[in-house]
Amino acid sequence: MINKLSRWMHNNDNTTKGKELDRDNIPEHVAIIMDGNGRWAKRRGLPRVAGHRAGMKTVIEITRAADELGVKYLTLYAFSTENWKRPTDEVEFLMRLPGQFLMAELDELIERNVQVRMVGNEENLPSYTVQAVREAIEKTAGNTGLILNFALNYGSRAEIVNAVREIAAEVQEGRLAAGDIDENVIGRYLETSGMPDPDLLIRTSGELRLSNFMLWQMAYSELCFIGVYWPDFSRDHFYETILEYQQRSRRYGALT
Ligand code: V07
Repeated sequence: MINKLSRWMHNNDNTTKGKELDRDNIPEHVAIIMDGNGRWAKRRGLPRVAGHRAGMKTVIEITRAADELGVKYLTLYAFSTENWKRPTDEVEFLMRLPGQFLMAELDELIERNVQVRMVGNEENLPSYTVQAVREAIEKTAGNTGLILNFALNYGSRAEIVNAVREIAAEVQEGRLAAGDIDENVIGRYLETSGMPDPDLLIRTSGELRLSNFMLWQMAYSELCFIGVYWPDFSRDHFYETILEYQQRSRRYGALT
């Protein structure tokens, strides 16, 4: 019992009711596509941006939960390269959220020994967004707890294209032989270099797509899709997805 975490449920799903999380099998890296904020707002007759603001509360709550469970890496898809196609006022609002979030939450993150990181392209982001995120990265660089990794202006194919260009340049300059390119080399040129691949991907709101998120890195991830809008995603839903992860056998293809 010492390594079990008691859980409680607020749904009527008897299939997992009463089951406990195994504290010795917490996923090291959890990645989340935080989807459904706009629909959450629409359902309430609110503007889409109200959903984004509500979604920020979920970010801090799930960060706390991940920290308390001992998750080592939490990667959150906050803004994709596709999101630029949204109306300019919505994009403008979204770009202010990193600064607002950090203004409200950075002290707690520091108290929790959380290290903030970012993956994605800083170019095209407004300077106030980059400054806020950079400040948080610098202030938490020495922290040794949960790594809270925001994917901001991130796209997986663009990340792979950049890696291929850099590797090609190394080959061209004679520093690397083409035949020495392997999966480890490619991994080192991705923005997630040094991080383990996600063990668990969660996507909220019921959409069943990866949407250009960490395609290389998710080759073996357990995928968990939940039909709850991100602002409604709770600590209990998070426990539920981790329990689902623990109940699946992870065989990496070879051992089936
Ligand atoms: C954003 C809130 C969560 C739901 C998804 C869309 C809206 C937190 C951040 C953030 C990013 C970087 C950082 C600190 C916080 C954020 C954007 C949107 C663009 F260093 N939430 N959140 N960034 N939403």
